[in-house]
Amino acid sequence: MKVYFCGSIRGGRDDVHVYQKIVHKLQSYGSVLTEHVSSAELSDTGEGAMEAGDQAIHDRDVDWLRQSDVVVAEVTQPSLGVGYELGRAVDMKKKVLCLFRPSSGRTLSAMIRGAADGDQFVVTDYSEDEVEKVLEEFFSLKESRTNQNAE
Ligand code: 6K6
Repeated sequence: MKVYFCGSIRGGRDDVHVYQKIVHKLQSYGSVLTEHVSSAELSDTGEGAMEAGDQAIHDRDVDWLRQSDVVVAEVTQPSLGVGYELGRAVDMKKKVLCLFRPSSGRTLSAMIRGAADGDQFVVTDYSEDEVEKVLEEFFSLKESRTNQNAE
């Protein structure tokens, strides 16, 4: 399974330790195409980023998004790039999980919370210490639905 993980880069890197936990867990389900998003070496200013320009980054990421089987986004730190990726993912009819931490004191965008349909586009509120459990539940449900559809 190919997983596309979305997390804030230029929107701010405050939650990178949470992205690391998520990507580590996601790697037990398949290959994470965007593992670099969780890299502590990658800063919001571009330090540690690939040399390519913005257009090459955009085109490569959209191509990976197209190839992916599932999209997981940490949406607590607002990011234009993550919002864009989610919009494209909906258009591509990808299965999407958005993870939001209410303990941040933020309110999630209505365009993300309001897109939830409990099936293709799932939004889950969670706390950092339960992130593994939340992902386990999502992927076991996803597997059982895939198996049901195959029967
Ligand atoms: C790195 C640091 C500053 O600029 C960069 C550019 N490098 C990127 N490399 C790979 N993916 C990127 C890059 N910039 C944005 N993305 C994609 O958009 C990632 O898949 C993230 O999920 C999302 C982050 O968007 P912003 O708007 O927070 O940067």
